[in-house]
Amino acid sequence: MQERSGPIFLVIAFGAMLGFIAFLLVGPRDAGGEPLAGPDATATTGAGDGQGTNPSTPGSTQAGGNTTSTTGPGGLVREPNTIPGWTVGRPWGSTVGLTMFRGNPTRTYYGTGPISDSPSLLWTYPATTMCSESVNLGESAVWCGMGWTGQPAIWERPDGVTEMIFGAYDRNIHFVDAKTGEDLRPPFVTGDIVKGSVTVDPDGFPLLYTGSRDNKLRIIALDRAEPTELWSIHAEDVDGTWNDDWDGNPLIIDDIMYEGGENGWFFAYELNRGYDASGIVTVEPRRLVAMPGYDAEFRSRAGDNLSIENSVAAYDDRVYFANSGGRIVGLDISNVREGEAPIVFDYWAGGDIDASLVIDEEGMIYASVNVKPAQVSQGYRTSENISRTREVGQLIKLDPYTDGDPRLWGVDLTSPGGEDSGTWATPALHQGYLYTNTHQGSLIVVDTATGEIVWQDGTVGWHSWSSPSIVDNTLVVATCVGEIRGYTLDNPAAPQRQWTITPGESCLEATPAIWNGTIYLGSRDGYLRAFR
Ligand SMILES: [Ca+2]
Ligand SMILES: [Ca+2]
Ligand SMILES: [Ca+2]
Repeated sequence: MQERSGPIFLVIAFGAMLGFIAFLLVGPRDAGGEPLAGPDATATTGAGDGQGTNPSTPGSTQAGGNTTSTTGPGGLVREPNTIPGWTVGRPWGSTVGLTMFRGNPTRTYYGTGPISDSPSLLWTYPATTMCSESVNLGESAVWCGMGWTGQPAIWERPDGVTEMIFGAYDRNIHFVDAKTGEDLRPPFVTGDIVKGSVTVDPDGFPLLYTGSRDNKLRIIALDRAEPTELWSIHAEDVDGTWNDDWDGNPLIIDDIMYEGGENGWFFAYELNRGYDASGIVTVEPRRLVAMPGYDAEFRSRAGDNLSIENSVAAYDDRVYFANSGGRIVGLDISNVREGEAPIVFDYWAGGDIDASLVIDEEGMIYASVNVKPAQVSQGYRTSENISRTREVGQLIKLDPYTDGDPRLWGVDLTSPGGEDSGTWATPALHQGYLYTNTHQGSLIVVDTATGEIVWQDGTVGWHSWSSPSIVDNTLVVATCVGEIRGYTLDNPAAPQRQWTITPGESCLEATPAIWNGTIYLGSRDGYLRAFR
């Protein structure tokens, strides 16, 4: 694989900066709806701190949710609006649980054990398959169960119940007792299938954040008789492009929600979470940032599909997103409450980035890229885009702080022919190694220092899109040959398979949640199952 050249990057970065300056001058386009926050908007303090949630919580907020530092495990301190390196691999916030896709802002936390040496089926949910019809870009299909990304969220409620929450292809958000598989609340019905992963408020507020293919991103209250929508944004509230779903998992940092849409836009909202006089939870979202993740120049270079389908990641004082044109953008959030989020990192990887970016303790970024060469002849992907991803690789390590070429290494995951390749899975990070599934059907282990594939197993099946998880010393991998596999990582560079579960014949495309040693995994056969 050739190294990318410096001058090309400078041209790219300069072009992007011009686009951003233009954006600052004209302001974000807004096709109606709420006003945009101007520079005169005053910063407000957090409305609550969630201290009542669980006194044993590691990492409790000391005072108002966004104005003072937070103390983590071992006395580690986190300043507001920052995501220090010590948060890598740890749960986020004061809510005890796996509250979002991959557990934290660096997308590197997978849950808690201990995992059994030989897990078996605990329960299956629900009694009949979760299916519905969905129309996307003019084509109708029946979808069942759960697929990419589809990781359930789990939280320990103040009343002692462990609740699992997930959206499914029956269009519903389900609320299930993690121990028994029984419904805890009536489902929240959306207007289309839910493909992404939901977020439980990490700061103890009884709030849920979720997108749907019905074009809405919602905030849902969990302290009413039934789950109740408090707020939503519609994908067409801005003049976006390509599509209108919300697959990305909302990220909540110090009362601010970060999210990208399939309309190609990135958003930041100050939530203003609180409680009313009767004690029920409230939000009063205020838009801080709304910006397209593309401009005309980038569209001409990358093609028309510029949706953001991955989940925003964050490190230090930056948030990062990537889009379906292969652009990776870092924004400085130091002054985001003033509506400022300047681009401080901009890299073009080519291909399509649907997996979430993963960030390590040093702030280095791991980007997973997929390649669909047939999209060139379908007219919405440029051959330049495909050439670019073939040049830089489909699993890439980037240094977002260097003045030189950010690319430290890239792994070639393409296949010789013109078929789809690369990866849709988000890698697990563990002891200096990345563990991921490739579309072509390999589970690979990559040394983060060198980019070398140190181990691989080519039997996980074509179209393996599930993201591996690591809890305790066990690597849990859902495959596209209908198996869930457990590998011990006594040697992290050489996983040893310990057990295999075969829940059905279906390709397992969703990502599991692991909590208190139970593995929860949805399947496209229509069900979600628990194993322990
Ligand atoms: Ca839609
Ligand atoms: Ca999508
Ligand atoms: Ca995509």
